[in-house]
Amino acid sequence: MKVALITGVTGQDGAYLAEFLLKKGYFVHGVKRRSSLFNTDRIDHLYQDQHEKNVYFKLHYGDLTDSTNLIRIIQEVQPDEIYNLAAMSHVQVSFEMPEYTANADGIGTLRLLEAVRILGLAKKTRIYQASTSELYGLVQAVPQSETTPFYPRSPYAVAKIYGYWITVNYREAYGMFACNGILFNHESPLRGETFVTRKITRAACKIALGLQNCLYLGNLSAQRDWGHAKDYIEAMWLILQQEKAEDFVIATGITTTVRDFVRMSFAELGIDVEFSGKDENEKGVIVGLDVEVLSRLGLNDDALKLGMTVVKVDAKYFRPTEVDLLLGDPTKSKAQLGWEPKYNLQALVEDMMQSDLHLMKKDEYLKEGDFKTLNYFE
Ligand code: NDP
Ligand code: GDR
Repeated sequence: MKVALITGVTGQDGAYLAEFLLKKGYFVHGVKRRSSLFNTDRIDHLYQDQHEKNVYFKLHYGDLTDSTNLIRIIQEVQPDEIYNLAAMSHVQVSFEMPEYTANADGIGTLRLLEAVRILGLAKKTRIYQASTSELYGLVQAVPQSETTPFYPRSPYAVAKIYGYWITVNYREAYGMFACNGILFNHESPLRGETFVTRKITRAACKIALGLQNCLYLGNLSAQRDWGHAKDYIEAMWLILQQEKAEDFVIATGITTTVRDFVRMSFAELGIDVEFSGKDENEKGVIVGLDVEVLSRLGLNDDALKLGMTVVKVDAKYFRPTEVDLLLGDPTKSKAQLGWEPKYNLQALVEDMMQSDLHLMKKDEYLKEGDFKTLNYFE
């Protein structure tokens, strides 16, 4: 039985990857951080009572900023494969927490590689490093491939560039099977709520249900190459199954603006949104309502009116330095890994909208029942 260790197992990708590896017959160990509230929502369905026989999923407390903890876990687990997914992964937040981001995302990768080396596992353990299209940053060329130069534009991307190169260095210096997956944006119903796609799908559902009036966003013209996380975690696994350790770009090869992602999300509910105005004065207004779609989804269109402004720009969401355009070239991964995404953008939006509509209807139900949360400070 192969043994895998996933850092960042409580995150979007960690949850999908853990499930995928368990289905493949792996023993999966995950590193989770201690927090004052439960932080395992995304993986609770995988939980196995540790007192039972045949347990194949185990969680360990740990942190990428703690070397001795990583050494102890890796020594105990003796993994065949490590997937280093743990990171402070929010680009905008990294401008507010640059030092912590460097420590966790940059030096954290070094700690992991060094732990494997110190423990004499350099020839046994294969390592996947979660590198990112943010490395390309300021556009040098498109589409972006494994040979396109990097120009990072945030403390997050600068930290990740250290992670990228230290992975390459350990591969070359010590012959370790250590690889970078340069993954472009990938989303899902499990996406963190403050990333733009999930923020949009949640808000569109809430607005349609009369639970929110307006969605405030930053740069609507940013272009991203969006795929589905379920497809991308499969690529991570394929990268570690190759004969030779190499780095791969994982992307769809199609780019879309934030503005169009908004349109597509509202369209799923039968709501047509049109944009007008420029920069900070741009807004999105309802120009069409498809009553048939709304009623099929069980939506009461009382909350919606033609001409209603549902999207406004708030400058606080602009970044000090932005990445304007990401468009990946997946030629190498398609040819060498045989990787092919199953979801296109339309299918991704549908999946996210269906899931969020279901979730937001629960909120509506609670509101209708005049449910009030307990206020411990009253
Ligand atoms: P998430 O933000 O959903 O998950 C990040 C995970 O890392 C969480 O489990 C989080 O724990 C954990 N974590 C954060 N800081 C630490 C730390 N100091 N020590 C240990 N664990 C920590 O990210 P995704 O799942 O979306 O992404 C996975 C990885 O891939 C990240 O490294 C990200 O930077 C990278 N990436 C993501 C892309 C994307 O589009 N999703 C694209 C390219 C790269 P907790 O749950 O407690 O917060
Ligand atoms: P990104 O994802 O920065 O590409 O990093 P995010 O969804 O945060 O932003 C995408 C683009 O949308 C613009 N934008 C907004 N973004 C957020 N979060 N909130 C807003 O209100 C908003 N309005 C416009 C942003 O400016 C940006 O251009 C993600 C993360 O998962 C990283 O960890 C990963 O490495 C990269 O994708 C690839």
